[in-house]
Amino acid sequence: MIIESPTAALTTAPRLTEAARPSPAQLAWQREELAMFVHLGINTVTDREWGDGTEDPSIFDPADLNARQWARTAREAGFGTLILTAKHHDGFCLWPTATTTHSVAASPWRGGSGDVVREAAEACASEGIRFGIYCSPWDRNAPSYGTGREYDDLLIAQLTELLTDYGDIAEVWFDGAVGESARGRQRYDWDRIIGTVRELQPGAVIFSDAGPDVRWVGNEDGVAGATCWSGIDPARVPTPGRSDPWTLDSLRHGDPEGAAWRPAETDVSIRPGWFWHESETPLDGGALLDLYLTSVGRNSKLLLNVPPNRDGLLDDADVAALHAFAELREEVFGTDLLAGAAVESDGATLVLTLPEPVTADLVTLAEDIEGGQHIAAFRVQVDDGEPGDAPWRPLTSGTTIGHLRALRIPPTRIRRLRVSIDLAYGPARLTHVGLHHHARGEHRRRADNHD
Ligand code: FUL
Repeated sequence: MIIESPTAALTTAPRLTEAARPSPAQLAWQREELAMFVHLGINTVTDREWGDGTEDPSIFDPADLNARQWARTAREAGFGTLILTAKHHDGFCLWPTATTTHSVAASPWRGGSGDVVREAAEACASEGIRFGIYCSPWDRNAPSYGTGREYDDLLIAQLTELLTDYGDIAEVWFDGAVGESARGRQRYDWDRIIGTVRELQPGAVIFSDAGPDVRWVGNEDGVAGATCWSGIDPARVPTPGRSDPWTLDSLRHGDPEGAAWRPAETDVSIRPGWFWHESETPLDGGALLDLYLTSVGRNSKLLLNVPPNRDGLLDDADVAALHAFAELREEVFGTDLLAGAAVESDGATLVLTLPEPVTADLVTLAEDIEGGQHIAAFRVQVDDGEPGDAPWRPLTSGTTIGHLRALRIPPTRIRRLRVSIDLAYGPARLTHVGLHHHARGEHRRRADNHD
């Protein structure tokens, strides 16, 4: 249920530092909850995950490519943004760039006059979803990779094309993978690269391990930390591509006193690989719901990759899984069993009383994050309404809440629910408490509180 008057100041611990808080773009990004990743490129043809840059562009010919099908499927399944791999590590550009001949312009696709980026951007606009681009900093084809400034110039020229010629870009995705080249490892001028994006697309959010707007969650399994702060200490994740143990830990959990608001994005593929491989099959709707619970349900955003096949189309099995995922979300979250409960707050706890007992197996909580994320520990207790029992029993508990916290519980009869905030770094404002029926036992693969 939506709590009309948020429970202001359930606890009062003052912050010593000014709380990090989201920009309007970061807030809109998080509230969208779901974005679709589309990995398509030369690897789709070669059946590889990482090309080495020596591939011949003449092998690229996804004759039936239909970006409208990708965008329509995304919209129908509730995804708000589609992010396309305009360039992966192999350096093959899906748009006819002036910066290299290693692009669709040298392929037989659409007679050499095709532009996948344009088709995808237009399809998203037609379907009413937002469009983002992935442009791999690591480029195994560019001879200048590893030179520093010369390669930065190339990358910036490519970004300039992508950020100028294709309308509004919602998100720019900088992958953290880096490799050696004959010239060694590229030292990027990130200030210049990020400055270019800011200048050309001021409304875009920029993803990389190190932000600056949204951060990687630290793994590709679809699982955010059970403790997941949107704040982070920028000194712990100074540049993309750092994988020290403490970096990964910071990415996964964030930091309650982190000076930068940099919410976690959980990128994971519907199939084992990022690119389409004939031998692989997609996860089903129930497994996708699991991913939703361990990403969006842990204060992160889910960026789910759905790779087109060699014809340039999403396979029927993937489309069916996405529709099943949307139906399951509607089934689970479309009904809030707490709707109609009476709410009482004594300033430290919230008690919700239902007219009749219900049986639920999923609890959802949300915090008002416009002013920052503050809740650090909460407890939920239950009264089943049966006479004679001790009234309150522990039901579930956790640390962070943020945009959404979803917790599975064993099926439980509930007449009253008591939510207590035990620790907060600022005024705790719960904006939602929900009870749901998640039902299908076969979807309970993941333990809820594993880290
Ligand atoms: C990784 C890349 O190396 C993968 O190929 C994929 O693009 C994934 C989203 O990011 O770092």
